[in-house]
Amino acid sequence: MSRIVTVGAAQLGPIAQTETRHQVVTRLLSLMQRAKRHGCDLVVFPELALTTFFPRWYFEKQEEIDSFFERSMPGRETQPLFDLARALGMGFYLGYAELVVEGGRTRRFNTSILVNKSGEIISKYRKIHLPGHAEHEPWRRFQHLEKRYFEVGNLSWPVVRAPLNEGSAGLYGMAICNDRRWPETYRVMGLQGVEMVLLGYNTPVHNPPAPEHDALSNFHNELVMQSGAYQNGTWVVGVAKAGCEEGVDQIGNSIIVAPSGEIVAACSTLGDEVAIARCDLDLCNSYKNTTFNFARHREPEHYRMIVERKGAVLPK
Ligand code: ING
Repeated sequence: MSRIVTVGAAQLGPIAQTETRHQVVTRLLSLMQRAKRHGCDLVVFPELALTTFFPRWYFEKQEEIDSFFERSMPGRETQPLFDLARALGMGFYLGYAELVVEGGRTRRFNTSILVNKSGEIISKYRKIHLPGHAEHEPWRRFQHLEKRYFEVGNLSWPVVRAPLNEGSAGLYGMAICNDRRWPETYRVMGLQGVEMVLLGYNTPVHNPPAPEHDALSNFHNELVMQSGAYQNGTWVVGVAKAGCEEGVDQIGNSIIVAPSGEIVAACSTLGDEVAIARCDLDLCNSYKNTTFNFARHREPEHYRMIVERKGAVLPK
């Protein structure tokens, strides 16, 4: 029996700063219902899907910053997502700002979770590649203060075996936004045999340090996910928070990419929309067992020698 998972890329349009968690969760529930009507097993929401993309602003007061974070997941306002997942028999990926006390201190992460068809959290990931800057930079049209508001993730990129698809379970991994631009993200999961990478993003069209890239925003978005998918023989699902959010234009371009690197589904608006694809996880093997058979063709010792000779810093 083929292992098919029907996936809904549940793109969100802008979330205003004034929107309450209840209003946003209502939008998410509606997208889940729409996805279920099209037979989805799994829905993928964007990064920081419960609030506006607040790292665009410089806040002095910690209590203002913390208003964008979740202290528990599920919490009172997000519990309906878990209840609906269970009622519909449909899993979901959700990005959110996580505030947690660990090791006796308060920690803040840009986090995603994977929830199964029974409404249970089966995996958690904390964003490792935090773009932007840590101090207020008034020269920018808008800020990108993820380095100020979040710690670097401490969970690596876990890959879990989950029964989200038909047939025997598949191998699912997660990433968040800027992670998708770095080949290591996909390779760390590729070395674990990942068959589907789920990720959400908030990507402004304008990148203040490199405005000459602005016109290529969608091209780069597709390029990195298509190459990550092909070079690791995995499906990749990338989902945007799109549109003009608090005066900042963010790309849409949510896509579902096959292990071949082909885009098989895409959103075409900048609003709340679900793009759907039936993804055959066994298609991964057509690449993992041939062109990207790591055991037969990859030479990590060779890479290590070259990298060390040039004095590059090796990942720990
Ligand atoms: N956003 C952007 C992203 O990586 C960015 C930051 C935009 C980096 C444009 C480079 C170019 O898609 C987040 N949230 O990481």
